[in-house]
Amino acid sequence: MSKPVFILNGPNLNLLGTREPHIYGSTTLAEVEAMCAKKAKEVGLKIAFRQSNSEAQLIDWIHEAIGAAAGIIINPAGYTHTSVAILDALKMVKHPIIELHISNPHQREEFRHRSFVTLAATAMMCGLGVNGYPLAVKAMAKLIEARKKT
Ligand code: CA2
Repeated sequence: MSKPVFILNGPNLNLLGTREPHIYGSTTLAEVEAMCAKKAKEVGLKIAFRQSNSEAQLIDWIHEAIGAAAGIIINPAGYTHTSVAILDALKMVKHPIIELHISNPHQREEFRHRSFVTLAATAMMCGLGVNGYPLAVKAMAKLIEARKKT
């Protein structure tokens, strides 16, 4: 049986759709999960969609992904800009990794311009709103397919 793509969401994203709609829109994380599940079905992937406010939990899921996932799509939220520990965990992953952001951090405060996670990511997608999630699922299917051929 094929392994799922882990879609990992970092701190505060459980509140998506309820705060700062001018930046993040009004779609909830449950609705984003449904969008990802629909797209995954279309492209023949399984997904495991998760959110945590804990850096340790995110790292444990990345470790789990080493053996149990076909790829990782991760929106590390605020940890993007601070977490060497999440970067170190992602560096151990051999599967494709897509770093995903709802907003475009490069158009925002300077502290958001640096991402530790980018150093381990196969690709980075940002600024597409929540539509970036199903687009990332589609892109992940292509990355997994391309690796099968090599
Ligand atoms: O644009 C993104 O997806 C971010 O990863 C979101 C993070 C921010 O720290 C990054 O710089 C960019 C913040 C997530 C906050 O989560 C929300 C909470 C309530 C409402 C909307 C989002």
